[in-house]
Amino acid sequence: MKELIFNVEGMMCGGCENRVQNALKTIDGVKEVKADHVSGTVTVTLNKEVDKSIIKEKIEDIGYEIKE
Ligand SMILES: [Cu+2]
Repeated sequence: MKELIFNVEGMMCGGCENRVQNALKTIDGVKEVKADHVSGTVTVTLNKEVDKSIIKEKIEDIGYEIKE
């Protein structure tokens, strides 16, 4: 099981966390998502290989910024 951690800007509340979590869970290969607006991190657990760029794109599609 592989875990990826993203630094995400723009999450302000639990609603934002849910939006990010629900959006990322639609990606094939994403098993679990934990978004935390306080630390500004999104932890993604994969059950197969998923390109990082697919996850980044999805986060940006719904209006949040990835901080490298
Ligand atoms: Cu919010």
